[in-house]
Amino acid sequence: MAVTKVVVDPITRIEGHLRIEAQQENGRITKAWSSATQFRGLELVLKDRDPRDAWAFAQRICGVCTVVHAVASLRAVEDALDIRIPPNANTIRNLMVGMQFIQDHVIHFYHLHALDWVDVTSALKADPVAAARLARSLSPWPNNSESHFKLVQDRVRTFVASGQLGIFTNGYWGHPAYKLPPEANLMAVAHYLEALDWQRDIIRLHAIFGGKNPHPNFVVGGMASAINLDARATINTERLTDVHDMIRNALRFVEQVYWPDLLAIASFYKDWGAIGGGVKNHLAVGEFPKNDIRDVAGLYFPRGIILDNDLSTVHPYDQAGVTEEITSAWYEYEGADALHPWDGQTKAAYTGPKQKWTYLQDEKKYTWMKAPRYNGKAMQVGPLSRCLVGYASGHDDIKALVGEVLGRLDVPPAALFSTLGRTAARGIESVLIARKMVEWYDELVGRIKGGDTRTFDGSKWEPGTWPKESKGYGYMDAPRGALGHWVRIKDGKITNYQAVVPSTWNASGRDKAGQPGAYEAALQDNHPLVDPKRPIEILRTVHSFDPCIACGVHVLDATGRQVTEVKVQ
Ligand code: NFE
Ligand code: MG
Repeated sequence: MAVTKVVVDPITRIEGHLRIEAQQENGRITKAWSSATQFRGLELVLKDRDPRDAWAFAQRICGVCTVVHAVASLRAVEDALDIRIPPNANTIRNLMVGMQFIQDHVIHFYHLHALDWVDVTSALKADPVAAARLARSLSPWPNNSESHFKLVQDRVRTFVASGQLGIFTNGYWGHPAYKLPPEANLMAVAHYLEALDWQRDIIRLHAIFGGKNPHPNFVVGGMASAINLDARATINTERLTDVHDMIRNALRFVEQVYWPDLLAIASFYKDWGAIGGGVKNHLAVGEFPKNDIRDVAGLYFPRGIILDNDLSTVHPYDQAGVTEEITSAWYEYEGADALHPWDGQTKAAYTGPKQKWTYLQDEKKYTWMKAPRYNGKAMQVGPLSRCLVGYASGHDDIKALVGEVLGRLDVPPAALFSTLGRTAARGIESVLIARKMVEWYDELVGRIKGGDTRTFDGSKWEPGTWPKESKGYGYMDAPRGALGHWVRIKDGKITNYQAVVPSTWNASGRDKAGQPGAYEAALQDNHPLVDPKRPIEILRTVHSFDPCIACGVHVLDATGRQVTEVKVQ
C-alpha cells in the first residue's frame, strides 16, 4: 500500500507555530511527528534576577494563559522562601485563575476548535425558524431567537458574497467529515460571534484585581489588590459588585450556551469517542487550593496519575519524578540525557534544515519542544487528565458531569479516552469552575464583611529574612494541563529557573525510549485521514489539546541566531 507523506504547517487556530507531519496509508495515519517550529524564551532571562520579580518575567511566557505562569512562579518563589499568603490572596488568585480557565475554554471551543466540526457555509442553508426551535429545545438563552439567527445568517451571507471570508477563510468547507445539519451550524456560528463579545466582558475581572489584562499585576506574598470598601481607588463595594456580575455572566454563558452546544455538537460526532486517545498515562498536579497551596488534600481538582487508562487506581504524584529529555529536540545537555528541572539546562543546538524545509520525519531531532517525562513515562495532561483523575478519585462534581456526558451521548466510559473526550472534559471543568467561582466570591465577601481585608504578607519581603540558598517548586494545573516552575535562589538571586509547561508535555516529540508525545500518539491511535490534501481530521485531534506553542517553547538561545533560519520555508 502506498504511503503518503503529509505535512500540515502551520496548524492554524492555535497559539504559536506548530507543524504536524504524518504518514497516511489506506485512509489512516500510521505515524505522526509533532514539531514546534518556533523558538523563544524566558528561562535564561530569569537567571540572576530578584526572585520577587520572577512572576513578571515568567508571565510573559504566554499572552494567552496570561495569569497562570505568574501564579506558578509566585508559588515556586513562595515555596522556596516559605512564604504564606493570606486567605484573601488565595481566593483572589483562585478567582483570577478560574476566570482564565473559563475564558480560555470558551474561546477554544468556539474560536479555535468549533470550525473543525461546524461548517460555516452550511449555516447559510439553515431555516432560522427551525434553528431557533432547535436552540430553544436545548437552552433558555435569550438570543436563541429566530430574529437573532436571521440577523447572523444575513451577516455571514454578506461576508461570503463579498468573497472575503476573513476569519472564516481557512476552512475545509463542504468536507464530507462535517456532519451537523444546517440549523445546528447556524446556531453554533451565532454563538461563535456572541462569545467574542462575552469573553471581553468577563475577563475584566483580571483588570479589577490585577490592574490590567493581559498580564495583570501580582506580588510575592499575596495580591497587589488593596481592599477598602469605603475608598475609591481600591477593591470596594462597586468593584466587588462588578466582579459579582462578571461571575454570574460567565456562569450563565457556560451553562446556557457552551455546555448545551458542546453536547449537541458532540452527539453528531460520537465516532470521535473511539479516535485519537493516544498516551494512556494521565497527569494532574491539581488546582484551586482551599486556603494554602501546600494543602494538597484541599485542592478542588485533585492531584494524581492514571496509568494505562486504568481508572481503578490513582497513583501519587511527586515532582521528583519529572525530567525533560532532548532526544528529538534541538538542545544539548552536559553530562546527562534526562534532567530534573532543578538541574535543568537550556542550551539550544539547532541541527534541522538550513535552507528549505525537508521532511522532518527523516531527522532524529525535529522540534524545539523538550520531552517531559514522569518516571520515564510519556504523560498526557489537560482537562481530560484532570477529569479522569477526579473521576477515579471519586470527586462527586466531576463524576456527576462525566455521567451526564456519557448518558446524554449514550457512550461507554472508554469513549473518554479520545479526541471527543478531551473536548468534552474542557466543557465539564468550565461548568464546575464557573459554579465554584460563585462560592469563592461569597467566601471573599464574607471574610471582608468579617473585617479581614488582608491581601499581603510582607514578613519575608526583605532578602535579609531569606535563607542563603533555597529551592522551590510551584505547581499549577493550567487550562491546558499540568504546569510546573522550579526555581533555585542563592544570595537573593535566581540561579536556575525551569518551566515545564502543559503544551511541552503534550506536544513533545519522541523520547530516548522512542515513546511519542501525546499529540503524536493521539494521531497514531485509530486515526482516520481520508483526504491528505484536506486534513481536517488532523486538525480535530491536534486542536482537541488546545496547543499553545509559545508556552511550550518558552526557552531562548542566548545568541538568538537560529531563529531566522528556522523560519525559512
Ligand atoms: Ni500559552 Fe499555557 C496554558 C501554560 S501552555 S497557554 O494553559 O502553562 O500549555
Ligand atoms: Mg522549560
